[in-house]
Amino acid sequence: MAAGDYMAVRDAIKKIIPHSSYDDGSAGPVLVRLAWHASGTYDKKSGTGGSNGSTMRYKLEASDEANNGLEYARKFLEPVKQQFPWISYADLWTLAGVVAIEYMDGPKIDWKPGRVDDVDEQYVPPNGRLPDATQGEDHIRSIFYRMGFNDQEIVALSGAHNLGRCHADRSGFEGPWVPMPTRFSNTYFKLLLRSQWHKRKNSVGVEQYNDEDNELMMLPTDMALVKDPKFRDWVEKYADDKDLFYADFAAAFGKLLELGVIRGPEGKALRQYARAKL
Ligand code: HIF
Repeated sequence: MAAGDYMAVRDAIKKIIPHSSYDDGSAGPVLVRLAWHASGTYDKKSGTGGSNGSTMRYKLEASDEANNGLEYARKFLEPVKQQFPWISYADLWTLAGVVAIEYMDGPKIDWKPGRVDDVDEQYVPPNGRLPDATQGEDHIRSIFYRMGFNDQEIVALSGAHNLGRCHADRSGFEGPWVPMPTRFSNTYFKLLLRSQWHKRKNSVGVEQYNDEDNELMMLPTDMALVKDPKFRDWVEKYADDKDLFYADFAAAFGKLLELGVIRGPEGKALRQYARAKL
């Protein structure tokens, strides 16, 4: 296979998504979470973190408890890496998120290759840069403002919780956000506004919000989006207008995957400079 044939890589990723013995029959959601966690360590001020360098290959970042469970996603992608050794892990992990979203009926997201793996352990960003689901709006803002997002983009991104589920043995939370967690849509926003959510302790004693039948769930950080008036305005817009949500989501997720990605020799020099100052 020719180096640089990203269409062939996309096809290979699509083939590993249906997965009869894994969550809801799909590896898609956990691939989306891998792309986001690989990128979401970015710090705009210092220029450190982000998907370039695929630093989650190193134990320090892989063992940040926010990344629990992402070993599944990395393992699912390993055969694709073996088949296309020329692609960097950093490109593969981000591309897999984009392919998975598209595969699950989500929008097309612009994606560009060029991320590299040739960084050593000293480039691993410190643990604790990813969000903590037990917190509220102030925390969400401080985490996403640090990456360079605004309130509208935060809510648009949040629609990704239409996908997948929480696992008691990974995060302590339990259950899916929506009834069809392997199909992208704006149902998450509709449910946030319309269902009766009650706070309860789940089977492992962690507080979360559940619907009347205790089948669907919301995290404290999800509930913050309807408590905070500025966030809520956007939740209402996206619940009403699926096309607007798809367009804004595609833009925000595309931006997330590009955070800190500076290509070419200049990028390498800038990464070294940023790291040295941290
Ligand atoms: Fe998630 N997220 N996320 N998330 N996330 C979980 C699962 C997924 C937060 C917490 C959690 C985003 C933002 C935030 C996905 C995608 C995105 C889980 C459950 C937690 C606790 C993990 C587990 O137990 O397996 C917090 C606090 C966020 C900031 C508000 C993004 C916007 C929504 C950036 C995003 O894209 C996906 C997909 C999953 C499902 C993974 C799965 O294995 O099914």
